[in-house]
Amino acid sequence: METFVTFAQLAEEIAREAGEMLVAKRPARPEVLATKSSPTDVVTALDRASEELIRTRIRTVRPDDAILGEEGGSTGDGRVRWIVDPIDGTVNFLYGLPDWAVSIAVEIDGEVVAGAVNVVPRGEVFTAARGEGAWLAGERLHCNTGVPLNRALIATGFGYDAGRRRVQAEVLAGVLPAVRDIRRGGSAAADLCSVAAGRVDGYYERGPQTWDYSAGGLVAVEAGARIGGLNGRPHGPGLTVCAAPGLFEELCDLLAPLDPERDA
Ligand code: LIP
Repeated sequence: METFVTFAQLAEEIAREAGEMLVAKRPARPEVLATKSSPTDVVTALDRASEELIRTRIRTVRPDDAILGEEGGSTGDGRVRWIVDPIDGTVNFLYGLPDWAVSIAVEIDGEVVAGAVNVVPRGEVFTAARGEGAWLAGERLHCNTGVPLNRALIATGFGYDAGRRRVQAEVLAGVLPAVRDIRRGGSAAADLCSVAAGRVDGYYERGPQTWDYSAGGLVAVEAGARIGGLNGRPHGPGLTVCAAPGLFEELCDLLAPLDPERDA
């Protein structure tokens, strides 16, 4: 019988395997195979190869489970669903920057219960199991607490669509003067793990999809952070906010009047 912890271990094992393949096969200059929502929203052959490896490994051990992958969409309809981002931070992967990750979450009846985020170039695999904590290299993770908004280092990101970016820049102009500083790492999964590890104090972003934030979101929550949307709504592609309780509410209060859930 699988437990949340054994699901996390399996997700970690598969995320490590995909990471090893990506390192072994990444050419010095990966080629763009296709573009998605805009000419800068890219897919490489290795995004697809990574997802195929992950799908094959999941199907071998858990043939009845459903899988949702960024590149391959939805397959199956079991109670257990694997949510896969084969490379989160594809632009970083393309340019050889260190923040890209393989992200694998496990959901049961719609609730994320386990996850692994392998930030491959950094050699760091973050894991979490619901109710059992978040972990990195055998150490339990705890997010920063008691940080006021004006001392908070906040991670964020931008979409691929120009109209969305125009609004994101406007929102950023309201956030930047109110916080310690901003970081734009380029991978939502890695950003959420950075909240968990206390490397940033908080995160917000409009646009990331369930495969970007499911595993990293659980890692952050199991490290003590709160994740959600504005005005008590759940987080999602419309907006995801994550920080320790206290800072979470302050960040939401700063963001709400800036109306960040719109596109130009
Ligand atoms: C990326 C996110 C990043 C966001 C980008 C993009 P991808 O995912 O993780 O945080 O700012 O717009 O969505 O496209 O590399 O899988």
